[in-house]
Amino acid sequence: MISLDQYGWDTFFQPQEINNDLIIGRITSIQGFKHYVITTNGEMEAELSGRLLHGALTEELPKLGDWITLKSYDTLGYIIDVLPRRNELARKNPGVKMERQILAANIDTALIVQGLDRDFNIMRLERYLVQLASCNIKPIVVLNKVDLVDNWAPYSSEIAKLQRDCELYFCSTYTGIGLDEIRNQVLEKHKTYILIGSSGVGKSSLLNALMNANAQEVNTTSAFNSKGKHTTTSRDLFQLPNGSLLIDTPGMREFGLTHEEGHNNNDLFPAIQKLATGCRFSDCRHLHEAGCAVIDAVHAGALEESVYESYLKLIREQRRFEINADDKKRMNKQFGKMTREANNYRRKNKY
Ligand SMILES: Nc1nc2c(ncn2[C@@H]2O[C@H](COP(=O)(O)OP(=O)(O)O)[C@@H](O)[C@H]2O)c(=O)[nH]1
Ligand SMILES: [Mg+2]
Ligand SMILES: [Zn+2]
Repeated sequence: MISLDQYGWDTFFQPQEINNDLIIGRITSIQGFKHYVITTNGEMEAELSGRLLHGALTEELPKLGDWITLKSYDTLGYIIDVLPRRNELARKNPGVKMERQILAANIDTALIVQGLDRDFNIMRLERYLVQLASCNIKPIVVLNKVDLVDNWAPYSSEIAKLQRDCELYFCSTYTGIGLDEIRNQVLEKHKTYILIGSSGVGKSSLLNALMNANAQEVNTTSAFNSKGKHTTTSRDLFQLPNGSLLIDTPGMREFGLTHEEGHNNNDLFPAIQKLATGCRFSDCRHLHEAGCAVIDAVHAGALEESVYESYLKLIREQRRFEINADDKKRMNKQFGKMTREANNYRRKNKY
C-alpha cells in the first residue's frame, strides 16, 4: 500500500467523512477524457462519472493535482467528486473568451523558469509573479541556461528592480550547476511544485535532471527554429527521488491575468502599495494625480519606469477580466432565472 501522504495528502482535503466504498486519489495526468490517478493501490485510469460529465462547470472538473474520490470497477475508476482545493493555478483562457482556465490545483510552490538566452524577460516575469500572488501560490524564480552567459549579476539586479521579495536560483541543466541548491534549498518532501514558463526554457530538462532520469521528452532544437519545437503535450505530476512532487507543463505562450477573489491591487503590487501611503489623496490611482508619491518615485528614479508602466498595464488587464467576468455572471444569473421561470410555467400548465 502506498501512503497518500507521499503524494501530498493532508487532512485539509478531507473536511468530512468520506464514504467507505469510495477511494481517494490524486490526479497525476489528464489526457483527453482519460484521467490518471494515484491511489493507495497504485496508479489507475479513471473516467468522469455522469454527474461530473453532465452537471459540472468546467472549473469544477478534476484538474491536474486535484484530490478526488472515485469508485472502482475492476481496473477502471469513475471519478465521483473533487475534494476542496487548497488553491488553483489559473490564467486567462488563451482563446478570445474572457474565461478563467485552471492549469493545476493544490500547488505549494511554482518555479517560474526563464532561460538566459533570448527568453529572459523581466516584464513577463512580473506578470507571472502577479498572477501567482493572486492565486495564493508561492513563487520562486529559476534562471536556467547560465552556461550561455559569462556574468549573472546583471540578471539579479534587473530582478531586484521589481522590488519583490522572491527567491532566485541560477542553474544549468547542461553543466549541472545550481541543481543541488534547488534540490536542497527548494524542494521539500511531500510538497507539490510546478514548473511554469515559456516553451524552450528548459522545464522538461530540469525535471529530468531533478528526477535523475529521462521522464519527460525534451525539445530538440532544429536548425530552422532555434526556439526548439514544442513536444511536451501533456502535463504530468512526478515524484522526485527526495520525495517532493513536481509538475511539468507544456510551454505557455500566454499567461493572461484573471481577477481572483480576495485580492486587490495593493497586495499584488507591494512596491506600489508602500509608496502609495505617501500620496496626497487616499484614493489616488497613481495616473496623473497631484501629489502622487508613486509618480514622484518614478521621476526620482526610486521606482523603475518600466515597472510602473507594467503595473498600469497589468491592473488594466485585471480590471478588463473582472468586468467581463461580472457581465458573464450576471448573464448566467439572468439565464438561470429565465430557465426557472420557464420550468415553473411548464409545471403549472402541465406540459
Ligand atoms: N544551453 C542550454 N540549453 C538548455 C539547458 N537546459 C535545456 N536546454 C535546451 O533547451 C531546449 C528546450 O528544453 P526543454 O527542456 O524541452 O524546454 P521546455 O520547453 O521548457 O520543457 C532543449 O534544446 C534543451 O536541450 C541549459 O541549461 N543550457
Ligand atoms: Mg517541456
Ligand atoms: Zn498616487
